[in-house]
Amino acid sequence: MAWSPDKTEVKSWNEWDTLRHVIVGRADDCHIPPEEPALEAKVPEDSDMRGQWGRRPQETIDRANELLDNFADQLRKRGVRVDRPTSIDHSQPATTPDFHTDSQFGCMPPRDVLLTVGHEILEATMSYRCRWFEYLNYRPLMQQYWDEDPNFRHEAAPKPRLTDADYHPDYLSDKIGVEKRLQWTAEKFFVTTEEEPLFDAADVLRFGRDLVVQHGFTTNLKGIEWLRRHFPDHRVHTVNFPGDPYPIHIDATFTPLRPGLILNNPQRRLPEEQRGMFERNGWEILDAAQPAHNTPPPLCYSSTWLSMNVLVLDPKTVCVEKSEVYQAEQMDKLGMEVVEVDLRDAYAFGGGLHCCTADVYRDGDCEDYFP
Ligand code: ABU
Repeated sequence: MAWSPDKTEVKSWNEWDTLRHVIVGRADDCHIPPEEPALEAKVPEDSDMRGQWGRRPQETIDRANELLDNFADQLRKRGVRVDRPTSIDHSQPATTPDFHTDSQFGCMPPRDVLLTVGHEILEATMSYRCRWFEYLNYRPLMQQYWDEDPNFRHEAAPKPRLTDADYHPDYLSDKIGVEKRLQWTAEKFFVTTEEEPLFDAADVLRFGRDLVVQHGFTTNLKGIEWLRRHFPDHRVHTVNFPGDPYPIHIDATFTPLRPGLILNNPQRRLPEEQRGMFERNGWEILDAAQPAHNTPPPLCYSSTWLSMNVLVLDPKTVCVEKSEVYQAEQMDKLGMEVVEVDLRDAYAFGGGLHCCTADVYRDGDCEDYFP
């Protein structure tokens, strides 16, 4: 049955079928959390974020919200239904019997927390202590979907304990250096241990029957095994990107645009031995265009490769950040209509156009692209 804006239905099997309903995050009350093991490992040694924490300046929150609101309006004008989270008080400390952190993170970006697979939205375990309660920002929407869609499966992965046993102390020096980090990434030695299943939803890409999951700082092998057991009708593939010294979240590294075509970050190429399923099935893996910027904006966790963190609206239309002219040009040459979105001043709140959204409904069914 065709999608209708008057009826809530949760369904999305991949990253590219026509988008009808989406969640766009908010910058409300976003905090730079205090130091904690997994978060420190992601912050480059020379980053302006080192040693900082506390509520982000109000003018930056207001500016990010302005851009996120504009993006939501742009999507609405194209006929996409857009929902927004309800911010909790992120200044509150998070305390469990196992850990304490003096503040939380925010309700950006939803893609890290919510994984939509078919009729299910799964709340990820998360791997930062400051993000342990982040799912609460989305619970009003989950309750609404539950009430309105009788086929919606609302699931939550087991909450991790996040004791010190979850983190390798080797990563806690602020003077590791990029060379050492690259060596550790190549050896698949990450800040998180195999103490218990851990995953962020943004480490997962959906290709119909196949889920492609990055093993890195925010997702460990037990997390991937948990996903495999949780989705028994899917094939779950583990991937690594050895060129990334700070490997979190797959969506500034590997970007499927439509069946048969993926952009790959040229500094983080998928290793030959992991390309088989794509090559056997005639998929092309192209180097993404270079970012337009040499540095991320101030107080930003992410790399300049948010240039390729695009939101595909349908197999012929893609949202690209307005200043990312090289990425837009590449999309144009690939035959995609480019929708320019001004979002750079919101990057510091947790990412780009893919990060700041979470799918609720896309057309299409669960196809097997890798028979
Ligand atoms: N959340 C995507 C960030 C990845 C990167 O910093 O490249």
